[in-house]
Amino acid sequence: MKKYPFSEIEKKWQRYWEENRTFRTEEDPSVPKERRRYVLDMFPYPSAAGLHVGHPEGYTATDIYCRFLRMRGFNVLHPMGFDSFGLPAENYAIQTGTHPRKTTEENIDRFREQIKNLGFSYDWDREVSTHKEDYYHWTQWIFLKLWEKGLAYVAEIPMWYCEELGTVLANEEVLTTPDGPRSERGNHPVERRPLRQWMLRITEYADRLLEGLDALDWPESIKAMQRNWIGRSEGANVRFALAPDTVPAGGDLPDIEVYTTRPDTLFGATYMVLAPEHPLVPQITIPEQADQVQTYITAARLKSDLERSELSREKTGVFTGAFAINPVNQEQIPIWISDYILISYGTGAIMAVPGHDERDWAFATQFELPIRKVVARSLQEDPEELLEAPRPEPGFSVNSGAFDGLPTEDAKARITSWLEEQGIGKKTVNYKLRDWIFSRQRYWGEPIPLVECEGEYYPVPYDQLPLTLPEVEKYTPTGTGESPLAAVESWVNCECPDGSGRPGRRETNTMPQWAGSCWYYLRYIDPRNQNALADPEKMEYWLPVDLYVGGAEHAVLHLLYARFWHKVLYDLGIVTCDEPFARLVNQGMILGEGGVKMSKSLGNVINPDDVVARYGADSMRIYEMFMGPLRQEKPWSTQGLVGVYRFLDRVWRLTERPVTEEAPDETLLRLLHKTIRKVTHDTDELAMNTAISQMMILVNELYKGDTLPRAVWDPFIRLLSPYAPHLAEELWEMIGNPAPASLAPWPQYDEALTQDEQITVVLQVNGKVRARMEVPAGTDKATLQTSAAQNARIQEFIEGKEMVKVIVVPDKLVNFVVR
Ligand code: ANZ
Repeated sequence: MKKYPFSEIEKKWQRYWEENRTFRTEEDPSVPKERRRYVLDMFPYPSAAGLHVGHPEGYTATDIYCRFLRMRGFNVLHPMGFDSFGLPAENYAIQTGTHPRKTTEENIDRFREQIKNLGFSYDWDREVSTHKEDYYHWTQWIFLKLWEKGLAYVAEIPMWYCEELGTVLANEEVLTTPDGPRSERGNHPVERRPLRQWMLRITEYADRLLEGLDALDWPESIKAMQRNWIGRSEGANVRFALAPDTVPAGGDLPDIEVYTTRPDTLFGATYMVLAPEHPLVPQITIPEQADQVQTYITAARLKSDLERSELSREKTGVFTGAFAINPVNQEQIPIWISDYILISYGTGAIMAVPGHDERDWAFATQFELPIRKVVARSLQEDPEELLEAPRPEPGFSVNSGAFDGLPTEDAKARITSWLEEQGIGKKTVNYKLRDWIFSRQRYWGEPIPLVECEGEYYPVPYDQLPLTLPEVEKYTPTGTGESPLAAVESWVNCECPDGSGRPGRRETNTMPQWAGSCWYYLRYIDPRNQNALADPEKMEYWLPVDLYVGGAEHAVLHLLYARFWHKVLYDLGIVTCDEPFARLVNQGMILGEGGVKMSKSLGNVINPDDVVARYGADSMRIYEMFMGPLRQEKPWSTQGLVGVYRFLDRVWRLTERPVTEEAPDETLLRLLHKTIRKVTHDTDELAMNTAISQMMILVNELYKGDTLPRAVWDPFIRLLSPYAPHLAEELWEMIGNPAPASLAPWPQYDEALTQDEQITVVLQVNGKVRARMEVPAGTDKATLQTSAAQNARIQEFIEGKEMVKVIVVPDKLVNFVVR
């Protein structure tokens, strides 16, 4: 017999599915809501490197799941597309002069072919690419809606800027080096410069983004990451007056306001720290400290917030020379500046409580500032006993005047009310979440559809969308920090859209790559609609996405941005559910052979094309599922892949046996039903690895016979179909069933047959039959002996006797020899 001819089989059936549009999906109104499923993959960025083995992992899992659902009669929406704007294509264009559209579209063609070669059941009629005009038309449309709602605004934001390259850099293009921050490209120095940016007011949705998480069926770890990112905290803003004779400007300066989550520790505030960028710094610094302060401020500009907030970092700082007054005890406390205080959070200033905050403790120890205990573990603890380490945990207030003895929560509330009564503080809620910097000084992105006229912005009218990217000669940045679009005079200069005939200037910043991926799941629903981003009825039909599968690297940004846009669209009445993704599953990372990360430098990158060429797409699919649980990280193993290939080869070779219409024997039949039950259950749970093991067991059993009983073989092919769809189609055709197996009904199991077969075992005492017992076939010797010894009738005969020996013949008898 011919070796398993995977390559012919796979080409044949891929052509069949394509020609017959087997997986085209329509909004069939007769299918009730409970029998519709929207299963979404995170669409790829079409990089020059092509597909890597991480892509097919999630894609195979969703594909198996979708095929399984279809066979069970569900109407399934399962689309694919490309996240095709972005930096690499633009950088390549800068280096080679090739239009990013050209490279991007070539990459898309390659990706599409690679994906098709794996036999995924996407409805390709719904493919979208975010860089296409008929797609970004609607990205721009959504932007205008955001703008109309006051959710888009302009601000001056410090951005990484590289003098040598003449351009703004994204965070991921900046490397932290011992010589300060440098550009990834060319290793040039970079610095932060304030630049005009478009911002989206995501902070306005902070509470809803937080609350919405509760009802979602997402991994708890991802929800926790989103919660931390939003970072809601409750505390108080407290004003500290300056000690007038310690500051150069005398008593004319405003108070310093701090944000604290621990107002209960106010008595332990022994100094204050301002962010180096705090506007009061130059005014309170005494002349003797001015040089040091200035040097420190300059150095802080080179550091990112992330670096500055690093907990373990050695603390640095400079004394301003000025003092403030602690409002609870009138003590004068020194005011320092340090870069661990971020200007962008709270008020950009803190009261430092070194006894109960780890960073303050590190700072106080470094600069020999006083440390005071104001929270004790218990009411019995000696308030004067010194702290040996910072103690952030709650407890009971001590050394805190009238508030002594209060548990932390009560102390917080009482001190906050006291501050409010005194008019020097108020209860405050803060968020870590910042507004979203939404503009990029780049060519290869969606143009922002606004025109500036005499200092005001006007929207490009909806009927003039899409505002298309002009063709340019050069992708190199302008050197001014503006996008290359700024150099295209004929595009930039236009008439003001207000009809006044005044000259206008187009916005030259483009949108970030996140924009297109914020709403692609909506466009799949109605990808060719010319009049709306999607038909409301069709959205109602499919939304929300029932299952979204992808890598955990998108845990925060993409998923938060998409949820934000979705909620805005919900408020506008465009969608009718307020969360886009009901259930989320993260696939585990695939590591290289040996358990290390796959990387070019280690030379351990596996190319899916090679695997498909050598072992076939079905082997690749089953192997990626058989490696281990979907959600877990797991190393690649070529040996494992070969094992899976052999399994499929064994399935293929079973066809050497004649198919018989005769009923299968009892054992085989029971195993079949158990297999159907397990594969059904496991596929539903996305536990593909264990479903595959069960199919392997059934195949081994089939090898024990000389024929293939149709009553087993036919349902087995159906079970195999979502997993190895090409091979299953071929086997299906071989037994004369009408194609396609992909849409054949899923097999049913008989619950009774999934129970173990019961067998009657004879129980003897000294060779005489005394009782009988029902046990599952195949029960082991030890179990048989124990159960038999507990039989009431047998106990009558063996009680008080000496046991000589016990003879156990599985599935037949147990004989007790007694004296
Ligand atoms: C006094 C204090 C005592 C604090 C104590 C903590 C523990 P979360 O919970 O993350 O919101 N903080 C405030 N603004 C800051 C800024 N701009 N840069 C760096 N740190 C800042 O953190 C709030 C706490 O972080 C605040 O409460 C403040 O320190 C510090 F036993 O005030 B706390």
